Amino acid sequence: MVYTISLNTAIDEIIIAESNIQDIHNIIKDKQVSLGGKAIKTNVLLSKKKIDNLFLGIVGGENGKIYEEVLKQKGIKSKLIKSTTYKTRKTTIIVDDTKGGSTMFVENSQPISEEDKENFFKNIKKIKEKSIVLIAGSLPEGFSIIDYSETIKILKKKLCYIVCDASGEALNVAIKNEVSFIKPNEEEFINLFNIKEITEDYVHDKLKNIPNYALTLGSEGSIYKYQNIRGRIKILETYAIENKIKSTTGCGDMFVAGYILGVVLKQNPIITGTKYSMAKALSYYSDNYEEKIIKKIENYLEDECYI
Ligand code: TA6
Repeated sequence: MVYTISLNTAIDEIIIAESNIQDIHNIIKDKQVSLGGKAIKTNVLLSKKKIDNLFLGIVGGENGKIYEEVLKQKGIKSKLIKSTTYKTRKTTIIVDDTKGGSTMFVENSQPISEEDKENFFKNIKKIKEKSIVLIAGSLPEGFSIIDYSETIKILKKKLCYIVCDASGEALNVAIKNEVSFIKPNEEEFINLFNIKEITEDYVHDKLKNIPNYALTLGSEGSIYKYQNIRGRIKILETYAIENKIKSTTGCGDMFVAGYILGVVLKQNPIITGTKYSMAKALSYYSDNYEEKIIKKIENYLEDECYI
């Protein structure tokens, strides 16, 4: 069973603007809705692949009701904490259909209550030993970095395979607790270590105590370590030339989903993570991907691995 934990859910509204976004007047070509928050993309992918998974999330307010409804429509198994204080956020993602870029506006969270937190830890303590557990996304008010660290410690005692998609102090806590896999992006890594640029040696040195990691570099691929093999995945420029990049919002989340799928299927998870991240870029949705491209994607990858 794969568990995912989302302490900060969101409904993503994707607005597709017809042409180069202007300052004054733009035409909306289309609008779509996706499940937001970073963790849920793993449940979306694993549910499509008929792999047993459970979404442990906090929802609340009107958007929380919509979230529950969409989970049901997508057939995603969940155990939800229905808060009376926290409210599931609205995220607005504006996609420029000409340039393929996307800009995201995320609402601030509302606090979770002490009761929500007690219910959360009751759920965490029920997680089966040696499970794969993903903790992903920002933390709402009311859930401290100490609570985050406590969650990881409980899962470590259960000998779980812990995957963290985090930023800032939460990313620092995941590194200090030597979780099983982390996936910082370039900005998150640069901000955490307060550096100006990234070198492969620096990344491997700073993350040397983490068993597996991928530092994702957008269209430049990633710097990774998996089972003591270090390397650099590069995405060929022909990918964006031969395929229409629709929106990169959610690509990092889908990398994590593909990584976990790879671990479950005993395939190279760095490659599967990269594949699903790239396929997500061909979809406007933040929680979906273009399935047809998956079998061809390895033609667009170079893997320079070194020990
Ligand atoms: O990375 C994209 C995304 O997960 C969107 O789906 C949107 O919901 C937002 O980021 C949520 O991020 P957060 O870190 O707050 O969970």
